[in-house]
Amino acid sequence: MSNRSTWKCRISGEPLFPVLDFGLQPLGNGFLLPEQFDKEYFFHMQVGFDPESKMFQLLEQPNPEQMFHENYAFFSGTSRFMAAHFEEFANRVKSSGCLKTDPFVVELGCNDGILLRHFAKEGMHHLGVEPSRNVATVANEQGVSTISEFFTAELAEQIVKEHGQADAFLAANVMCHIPTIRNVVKGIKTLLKPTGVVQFEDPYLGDVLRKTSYDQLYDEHVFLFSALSIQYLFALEDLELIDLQPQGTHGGSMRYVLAHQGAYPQQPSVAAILSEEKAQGLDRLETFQAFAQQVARSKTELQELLSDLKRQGKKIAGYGATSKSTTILNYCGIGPDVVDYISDTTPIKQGKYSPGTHIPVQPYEHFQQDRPDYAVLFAWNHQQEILAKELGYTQSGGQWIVHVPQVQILK
Ligand code: JHZ
Ligand code: SAH
Repeated sequence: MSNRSTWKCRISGEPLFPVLDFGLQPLGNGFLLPEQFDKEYFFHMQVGFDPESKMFQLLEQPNPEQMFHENYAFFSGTSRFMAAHFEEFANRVKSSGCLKTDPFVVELGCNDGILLRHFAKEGMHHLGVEPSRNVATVANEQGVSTISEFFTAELAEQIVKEHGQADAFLAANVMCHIPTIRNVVKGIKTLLKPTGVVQFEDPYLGDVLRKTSYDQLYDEHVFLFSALSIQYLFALEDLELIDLQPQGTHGGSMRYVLAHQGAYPQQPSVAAILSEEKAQGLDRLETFQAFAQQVARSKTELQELLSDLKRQGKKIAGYGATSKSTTILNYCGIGPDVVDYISDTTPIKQGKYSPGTHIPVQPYEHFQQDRPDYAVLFAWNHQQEILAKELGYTQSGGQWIVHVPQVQILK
């Protein structure tokens, strides 16, 4: 797959080079009931690269309204580690010097308020923009002022009229979800004070390639960013990178810090990481073609490992009904004949079935009693938190399977 397609880069408008094909995929968070199986939605998930903008992106994506609505299944507060991470993020913003007198903080995709509440509790002027109504309701109940809308350049103008410009514009695991990102960056330009700072983080392309964590690709993640692609995108609105801060969250993320051109000095991290990315080949099509080979290998290895365990009569469950697992299960063709059920602590997912391959999602208490021989850690990005919590399972002989950074049974 090295020919240009008729699909265009959402940033540069240049034709994309398709590099990966995951076949038909359902909605990553589309947990459903048996009566919904026959009308389940699927789309053809392919991924392409644009050597001009350096943006790695899905060719086709479902409409945002199909994914983000009043029954959105992901609640940020399900990980204690993430709660601590967001408290630290808030503290860093507060001590960074970008919040001037009577500051205004805006967050995109604030979900249940996990980050913004640290500003709200101090009585700071803030606003969350969160289209998924059910999680936005939780944020409001926590005292986080949130409007249930998709952020756009037009909405940014309205926010400026009502609230004035922002000192800080924040987002975590949101920007990579938005296909109309050029319009969003235009909105950021309008919304940001001359001294304002943008700080957002997303799963990092460099880590995805290094770890073969191809499950970071699913319907919601229309882009996987690098510093190179972010630099290109924001330069279109005269916004520039002033700092880059790698994060350990979600299996390796990057926090991008940006401001109006010339407003702040650029930290040495920017030049250093841009040059590392060139050394890793994040600006070259061949790198993504090599990644596609790794992905295919990882699929075969996982299929072989699970088939082998089934042949030995082992009982296998999944741990964490993640969006990421939707890609793995559908791409590798893993159904309830292999993985009996998936354990998850999120009430809205429990009692439903996994998208596409229809594995039952059970409450955590079921896993605690059942003690399967093997647990596939679909929430591998929370490995440290989960393994610490599950010492009892491990000590009683339970074994963990992960596919990142390679398919293996954890020792
Ligand atoms: P987790 C979602 O991805 C979707 P997912 C989204 N697109 C995104 O980018 C990230 O979040 C931010 C459960 N769990 O964080 C809770 C336990 O059962 O890997 C969750 O359902 N026990 C917005 O879905 C899932 O696992 C536990 O002890 O890939 C984790 O989902 C813990 C810690 C979690 O994100
Ligand atoms: N920031 C949280 C939530 C990430 S989930 C965290 O890191 O845990 C992604 C969130 O982005 C969802 O709650 C979704 O409803 C929201 N979202 C999707 N498109 C958006 C848009 N155009 N504007 C604002 N939020 C959006």
